[in-house]
Amino acid sequence: MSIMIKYVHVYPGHLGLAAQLALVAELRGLLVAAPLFRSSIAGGKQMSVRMSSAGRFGWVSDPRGARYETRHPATGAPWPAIPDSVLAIWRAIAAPHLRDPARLPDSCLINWYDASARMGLHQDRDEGDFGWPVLSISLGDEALFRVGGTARSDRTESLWLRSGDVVLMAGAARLCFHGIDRIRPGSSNLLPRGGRINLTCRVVT
Ligand code: MD3
Ligand code: FE
Repeated sequence: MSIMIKYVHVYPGHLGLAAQLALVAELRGLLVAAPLFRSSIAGGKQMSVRMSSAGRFGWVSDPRGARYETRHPATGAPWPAIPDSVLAIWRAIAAPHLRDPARLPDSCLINWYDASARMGLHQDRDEGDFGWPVLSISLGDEALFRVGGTARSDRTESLWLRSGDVVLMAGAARLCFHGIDRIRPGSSNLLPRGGRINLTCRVVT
């Protein structure tokens, strides 16, 4: 089952509780190998979201700019592999929207939101080819997601994303402005200490 908001496909409750718990356990191990770090945005201000990545490429942003790197900025190690459970969600949801249905993501960004974290309205344009979709998986506390059009000034719509929801940005949605206005602390008990994790899978090259 999916609904559409501004060309964005939303799959509410795609992951059941058992699948969410298994994914969190897997991410814990992954984040030991590739610890969360803070990126900065243009102008040098630190982002409130902490992040890490899995796959061949990880997204990093520092005073030199935003880009994809093959190594973790603090440890210098290659990023861990994208968990099979995440690739399975990609195959289930993104495959019908791929010009090569066998193509897998080469990057999975892990965003971690504490009670006060947010993500300003932006476009994702650091990837090589916007023909490939982006898939997002939400875990933990609910988040107020905002999506607009391809111009920053376009009217926006908002939607609460809940733990287990999957969102696909394909075609016209791929270059839409979007962001997270705030999270609702305490709205989920999936993560023992609260907070929200968002995974975004992308084809970078
Ligand atoms: C709409 N993350 O990492 S996921 C990001 O919840 C990012 O952490 C948010 O925006 C988060 O870049 C939103 C949903 C999402 C991701 C990519 C998109 C929506 C999108 C790309 C185009 C349009
Ligand atoms: Fe984004």
